[in-house]
Amino acid sequence: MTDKPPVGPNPAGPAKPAGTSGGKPAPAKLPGEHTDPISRTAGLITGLVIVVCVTVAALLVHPGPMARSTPQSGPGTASSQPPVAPTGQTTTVQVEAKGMSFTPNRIDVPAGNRLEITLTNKDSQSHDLVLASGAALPTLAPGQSATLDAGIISSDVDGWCSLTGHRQMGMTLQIVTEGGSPSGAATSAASGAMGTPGGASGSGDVAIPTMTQLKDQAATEDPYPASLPPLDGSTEHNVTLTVTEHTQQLAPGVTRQVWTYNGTTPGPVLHGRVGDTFHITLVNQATMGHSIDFHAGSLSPDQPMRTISPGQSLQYDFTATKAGIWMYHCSTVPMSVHIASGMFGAVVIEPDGLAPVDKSYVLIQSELYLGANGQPADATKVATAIPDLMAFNGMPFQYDSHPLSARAGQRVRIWTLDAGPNDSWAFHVVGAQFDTVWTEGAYRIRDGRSAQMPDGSAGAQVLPLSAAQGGFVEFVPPAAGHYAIVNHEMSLAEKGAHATLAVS
Ligand SMILES: [Cu+2]
Repeated sequence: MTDKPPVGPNPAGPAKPAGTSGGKPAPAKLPGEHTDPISRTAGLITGLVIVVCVTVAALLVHPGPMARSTPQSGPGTASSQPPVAPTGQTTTVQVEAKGMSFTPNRIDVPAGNRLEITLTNKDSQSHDLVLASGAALPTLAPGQSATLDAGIISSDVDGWCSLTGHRQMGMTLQIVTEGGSPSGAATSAASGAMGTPGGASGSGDVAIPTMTQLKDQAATEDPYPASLPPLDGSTEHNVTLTVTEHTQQLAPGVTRQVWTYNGTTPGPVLHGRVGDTFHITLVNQATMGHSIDFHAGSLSPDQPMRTISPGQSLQYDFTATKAGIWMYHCSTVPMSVHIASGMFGAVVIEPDGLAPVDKSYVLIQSELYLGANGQPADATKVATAIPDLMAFNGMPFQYDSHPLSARAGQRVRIWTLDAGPNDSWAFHVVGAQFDTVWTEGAYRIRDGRSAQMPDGSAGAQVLPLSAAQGGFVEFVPPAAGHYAIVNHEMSLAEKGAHATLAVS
């Protein structure tokens, strides 16, 4: 991973960030924003719709700030469209952004009218508005508003929020002409598929690196540290997690933007015992809203899991009352895209009486859905749950280039977590049989003994994990060799969910 200047989520918008109502983000609003995409229907009900035709002269007294961004060849001048005579009238519309919706999401405009859209962000995270014609508003923080001059409207035009994943979540609107001609280009844009500015999609031609390229790239970098150090005596853990954006090199010429906690994906592994208290300070130094959700604690999510705007921070305290390897992740909508862009990690809470072992590792599986080069995860691909690549601890095949190590006869423990966001993990080690398997609060097998097989003949070949599940296995490699650690859903192993334990 290499540090690069943060890249904004909306490089496509031609508008200058003018016309917003304030220089600083407004405080994040509280509960509920990150929890339920269905809540967007509420936005449809509460939306205020004002469509007024006024004369051009009335513009002189327009109270709102303006983001003048009429494209040079405006929507009325597309070569495939017959010219529409300007009417000299202006249609003004108030639109709200809230709950992953624009309200209204359809704007009817007489052909030949100029259209002005005043967008107010009533949400708890940032949004923007991009039109297929090229006109666009800059990113608006919660509480901000700005007015877009969409130009003379002669044919139908689609619009959407270009922040990653927002269009796919339903943040689209249609400008429909009355007496004009429908626009084929607008129709294709409405599908939300390819060709989206802002990197949310339009990456169907992204080259997927080969296994050799990925291993060669991983060999040039330090791996994410997979070893889990022994616990110290502390029972209070003060941790600051800072959200930043970075560029991860996957292969020559192939990069992705990752959103990270403390600069790495996964974020740091937190480690403690049952009863330990964690005091987390989340700091958002990224360019869009983010949040955090710790499965390791039980609490009301409304305040600590709220989305905070860039520049804000929050406090999140929890006590780990249950053992396990618990996922943490960003819970800002669309959660799938935030996780797929790198925002996850693990909290290991050891069960009482866990014996020391010779080698202890943590492997977290995740999926990569490549957007355009240098961009975050492709939201349309994420929705298919068919990843381009897989990774243990954030980089495909990195532990084939930097193998985990043990000696023959040593006891090896591997903590596992399936961070998803979508797919499962059939955790298997080639050549090994697990004599100890612990997951979701219980030993299935311990030292070769299970409830039904107390004679020591119990063993397991796979620890099955659904998304967000975790556990650990133990085994003793009997002889020197290269033991592959895989997702035995083999197509996923071949995409990068593969590591090597080199036993000497
Ligand atoms: Cu996030």
